[in-house]
Amino acid sequence: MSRGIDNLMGTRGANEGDDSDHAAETKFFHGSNVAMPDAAFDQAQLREAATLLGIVRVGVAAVQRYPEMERVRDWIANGYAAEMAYIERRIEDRDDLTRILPGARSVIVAAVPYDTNQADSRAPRAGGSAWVSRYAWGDDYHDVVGEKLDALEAWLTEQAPTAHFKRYVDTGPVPERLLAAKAGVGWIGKNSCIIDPEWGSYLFLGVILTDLELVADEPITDHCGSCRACLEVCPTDSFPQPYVLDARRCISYLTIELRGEVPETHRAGIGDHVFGCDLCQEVCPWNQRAKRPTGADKRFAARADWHAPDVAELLQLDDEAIRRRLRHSSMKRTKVQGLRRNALIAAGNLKDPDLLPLVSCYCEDSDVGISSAARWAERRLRELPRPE
Ligand code: B12
Ligand code: SF4
Ligand code: SF4
Repeated sequence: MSRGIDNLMGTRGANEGDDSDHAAETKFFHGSNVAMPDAAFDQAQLREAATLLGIVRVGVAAVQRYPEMERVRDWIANGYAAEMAYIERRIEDRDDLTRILPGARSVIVAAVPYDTNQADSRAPRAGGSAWVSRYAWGDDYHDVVGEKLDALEAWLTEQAPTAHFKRYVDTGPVPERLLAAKAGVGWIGKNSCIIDPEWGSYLFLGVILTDLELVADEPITDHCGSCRACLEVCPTDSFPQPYVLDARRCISYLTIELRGEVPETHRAGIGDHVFGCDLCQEVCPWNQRAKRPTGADKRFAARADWHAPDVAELLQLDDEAIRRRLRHSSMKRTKVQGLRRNALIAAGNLKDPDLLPLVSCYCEDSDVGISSAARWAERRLRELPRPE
């Protein structure tokens, strides 16, 4: 497969602020190549190619066994991975990336911003509305970031036709944050997210493994300092210590990854979240808007369906209507049942007795996650003080 400047430009066209000088970009791509060890291109060109695709940070790390992988093993041993057994299942691959790309020597890490500059979950909004994490408002990032990596991989293939590449966005057996930190894309914050000093942490990560020997970038300094804002805001107390997240308690895990019943002890803490949680990023000083550039791909713009959706409306949608709304959205991970379960928990937390009849409809549902959440929400709504 070989794709050049035209394809890169086409992909970039989906981005905001597309005001670049086409002539200058074309000149760059036909410019001279500086020989690098084993790679027939200058790595500055790699950065330029990535920028054209809406990748705001790109860095390179060496493929090697990193001692920090022990932290991931400790994390699993402490039970913090909850039921995400897939992490442990392929821990050896995560530790030794040559098992997934034989001969792999370098990994290119890309960061793509997704924040479309809308208000935080803590800002006032319509009564009865729920919260969907901002990363899921628009099109599925696996597709959008995957497309950008495909274009970058095609460009790389043109530069180094005999090299091999393998790319992943989120779902591969790859420790993306560790690699991003090693590649200098950002530092790992106390909330465990990768933070770029300019772009903050509302960034998706993607990686391209290659057998090319590229020059590794330097990691950047941790700028968390004495700040503890993320640790203190977490409504479910999910950080046993800075930098370490206990997924068993995290709203993101409970509303997205966990199948079936949400443990009763965690339901109140979920609040009005029906998919993911942004709180430990919203409070981060590095995400304060005034300081940050904009430039998220337009495909991440909030769909009306998912930006602060109305809980009563969600509970009235039939399976097919929910499925339609989940199309091309990363929210499809939670499936119809998961989303309905989450909407019932949000209803139980919303303190609006008008939701009672809707909630009661699901008390005998054959899905135990749904019926158990409905009965819990029904109890909570019945216990509300009645108006005089
Ligand atoms: C499993 C998973 C989750 C789990 C667990 C999250 C977690 N913190 O581990 C859950 C479902 C909770 C989750 C939630 C979210 N996720 Co997630 N998730 C993943 C996934 C698939 C694997 C992460 C993993 O291996 N975790 C295990 C931990 C131990 O590994 P780690 O995070 O790399 O650990 C590093 C640090 O925690 C630190 N560390 C660990 N222990 C210690 C101890 C000490 C002393 C120190 C100093 C450091 C330290 O070092 C570790 C190794 O470098 C990655 C994709 C991937 N393939 O990597 C996406 C990924 C991490 N998630 C992502 C996103 C966007 C989210 C959410 C923001 C979504 C949302 N809004 O709801 C939240 C963020 C919650 C949070 N504060 O982390 C992005 C993060 C982008 C970024 N800027 O960092 C990723 C990279 C997906 C992607 N391709 O973009 N996620
Ligand atoms: S995503 Fe929400 S629940 Fe999870 S650690 Fe961050 S603030 Fe806590
Ligand atoms: S809120 Fe503070 S401690 Fe948490 S990640 Fe941001 S800078 Fe670091």
